[in-house]
Amino acid sequence: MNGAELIVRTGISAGIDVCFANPGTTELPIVAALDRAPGIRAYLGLFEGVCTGAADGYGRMMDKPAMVLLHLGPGYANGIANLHNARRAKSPVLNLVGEHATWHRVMDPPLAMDIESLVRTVSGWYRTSKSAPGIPGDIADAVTATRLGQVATLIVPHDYQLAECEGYEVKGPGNPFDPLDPNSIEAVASRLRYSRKVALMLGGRGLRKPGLIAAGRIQKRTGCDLLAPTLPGYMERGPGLPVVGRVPYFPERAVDMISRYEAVVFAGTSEPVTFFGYPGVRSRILSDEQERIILCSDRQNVEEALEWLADALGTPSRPNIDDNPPSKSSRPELPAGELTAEKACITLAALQPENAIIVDEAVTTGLSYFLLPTVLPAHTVMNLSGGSIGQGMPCATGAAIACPDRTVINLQADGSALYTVQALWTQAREALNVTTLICSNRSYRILQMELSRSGIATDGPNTRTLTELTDPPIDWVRIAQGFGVPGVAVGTAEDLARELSKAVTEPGPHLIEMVLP
Ligand SMILES: Cc1ncc(C[n+]2csc(CCOP(=O)(O)OP(=O)(O)O)c2C)c(N)n1
Ligand SMILES: [Mg+2]
Repeated sequence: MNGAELIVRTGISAGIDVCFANPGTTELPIVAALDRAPGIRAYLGLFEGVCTGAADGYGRMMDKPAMVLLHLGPGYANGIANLHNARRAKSPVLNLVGEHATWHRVMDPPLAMDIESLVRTVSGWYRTSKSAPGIPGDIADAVTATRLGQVATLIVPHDYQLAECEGYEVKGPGNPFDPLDPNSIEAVASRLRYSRKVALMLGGRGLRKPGLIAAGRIQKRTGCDLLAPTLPGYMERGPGLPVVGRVPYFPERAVDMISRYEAVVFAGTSEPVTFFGYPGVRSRILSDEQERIILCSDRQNVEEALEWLADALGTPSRPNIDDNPPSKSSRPELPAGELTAEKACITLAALQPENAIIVDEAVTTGLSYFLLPTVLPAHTVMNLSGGSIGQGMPCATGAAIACPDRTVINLQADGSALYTVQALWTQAREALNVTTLICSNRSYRILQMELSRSGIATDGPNTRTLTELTDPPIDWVRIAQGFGVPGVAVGTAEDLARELSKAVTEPGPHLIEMVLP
């Protein structure tokens, strides 16, 4: 057995079963080992941002890491933007990066780069392997680190991948969580008992089912409101789960929403701040007078902390089905006429199948989807937590690989789609059940809105060049077809309803260009 096989075998024993890869010469021993030690299925991404975004989508759905195989510093650099999104979503991702052989690296060959400097920007854990026999320990430590909802990156020199390692033991990962302190949970419980104007803000694993159910128990006992950050990485929604609001994107609305609370308890997330520093607008959404209460640290298990808090408050562990959380779903009526952003969101809500996975990188088009006053059938929503666009299509790809029995719908802004559009090819090659709804407003609309907000004209020639996606218009139907995905364009709500209903019932990927004003 060589070092590469040891990597694969350790990965398999740690529960890894998929690898999103774009390899080069320094990773070829690992490529070969994926066949010699079967148990991990490999998927080719045609750009590293597709691989890292897919691993993020997989990690969010499965709550365990996929392996990503990247080529040296340049390959990692291409994947960083979506690793940044994964980090912000607290998604578990395990990167393996090949490095030149240790004896060759000193020659400064053309592809050599300071890989660790890149890696530390997004990885909660990283290491360069120091020897072939140390590899099982390296992988086990890396997988352990991902369990905290982190990106972990292991850099493995080529000569260690090739080194003979007969007789070395495969190590399993450990439990990374710091224990909870019952006294501090009790202190939060006391605070909640004495104030009604409290919000419980959930993030990370807190927005998975067990966390939400515990949060629902807490809400029932205390009357607190439940909130999530503006762009949560993963959220379960549907009947039986409590309704969770989101902090609005624009600062004035966010401050307005939060101002009604005396205190905010943070569970799995930190204090919200505005996306950008706007002159004359404070960065913090909370005022100095509002109390901040932290339920647990990033190194503690937030699901468990919420359950402990619910117990400390003396709430029954099995609330009545008719209690607070809505127990039935309802859908909006199908709209009619010329398509608009709002009608697109309503049509999606009216037709999304039970258990759909909604990957929302719709930027301005998606603003009304989350706010629809209906309780849709059970579904999962994933957002662009790190704000680095080009995440939707890869994330949808990884989610579909993680959950082949569920329908993935990618509500996808046009400008953002073009960063990682090659993901469509992986969707076609793997026959994934992803329907991509392109929000074709032919512009970087959010930038035009931000310009108007700050009182800057949007019609200067350079400003138009840099914010309009016209001249030539982008032909989405042919782009989709070129990657092997059937595509169609629609301009009315009726046509969208017809095509969406068809797309989610036919197997394999589909793309629908929604032509919007
Ligand atoms: C990696 C990265 N590059 C650039 C930006 C800046 N940016 C934010 S939104 C956006 C374009 C949005 O256009 P589109 O995706 O079409 O959505 P729309 O605003 O039209 O709804 C850009 C370029 C970013 N957030 N991330
Ligand atoms: Mg756009």
